[in-house]
Amino acid sequence: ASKYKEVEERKSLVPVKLLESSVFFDGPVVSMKKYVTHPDKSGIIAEFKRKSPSKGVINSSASVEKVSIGYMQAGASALSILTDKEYFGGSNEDLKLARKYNFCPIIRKDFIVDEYQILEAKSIGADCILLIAAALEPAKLKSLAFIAKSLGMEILMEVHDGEELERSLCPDLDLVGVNNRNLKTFEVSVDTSFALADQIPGEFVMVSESGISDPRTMVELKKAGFDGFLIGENFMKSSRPEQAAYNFIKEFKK
Ligand code: IGP
Repeated sequence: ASKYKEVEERKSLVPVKLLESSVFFDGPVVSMKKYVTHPDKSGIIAEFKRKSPSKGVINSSASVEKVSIGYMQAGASALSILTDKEYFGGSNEDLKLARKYNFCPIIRKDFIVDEYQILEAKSIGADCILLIAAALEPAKLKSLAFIAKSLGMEILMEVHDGEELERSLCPDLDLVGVNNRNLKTFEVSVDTSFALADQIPGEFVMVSESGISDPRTMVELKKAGFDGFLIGENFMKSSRPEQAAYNFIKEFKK
């Protein structure tokens, strides 16, 4: 509910913001789908996140410039940048900085509930947005996906179970992510991904999200059909997240 209020506040400033034409990022969209499935890349979507509701503070000193560049040098396919302030300690500024220093797909990680946030995602330089099936009416999710598509962006829809998947699948989606973290209990189990793998239609790129901390798990997930792996905490809890990503990817490639 606080998300709606927060968005309303920013939305009321839109006419002012649009007058400052430099705020709108009009660079090319870099395809998350392509980078995640590229045979020379790891498939890892490396996340920048300072804190989370389940873990509290994870890393309060990391710099988004340094970490985002380091993640990409380590061999990540793409970046996930939290822009939600209240729960994850992120900001639009973080995403803009990541954009400034990297040519790679960037997903804006936030709770999107309003069309305005999609325009905002585009304006700060995001290539892809996250739509959470558990948090949106199917009709709303589909119309948000349509809007993102018409701005040239890609869409990652996040699901937890077969029911969410079934009711919200639509042709405008590009990637389907299975969140291994139960949003109510915060419990994490990669079995959630294995259980849903066969239910996701082949035209969508499959991403396994959360709780991945072992390269061997990634190997297993790949065998089950996943091309994308969203990894945050496991890297961010290190004092040098980019080094943690480098070590992880090196181990995975063995
Ligand atoms: C990353 P982890 O366990 O590697 O830090 O998880 C990512 O999946 C998680 O941050 C996430 C998320 C979300 C955050 C998944 N879905 C929705 C905010 C909103």
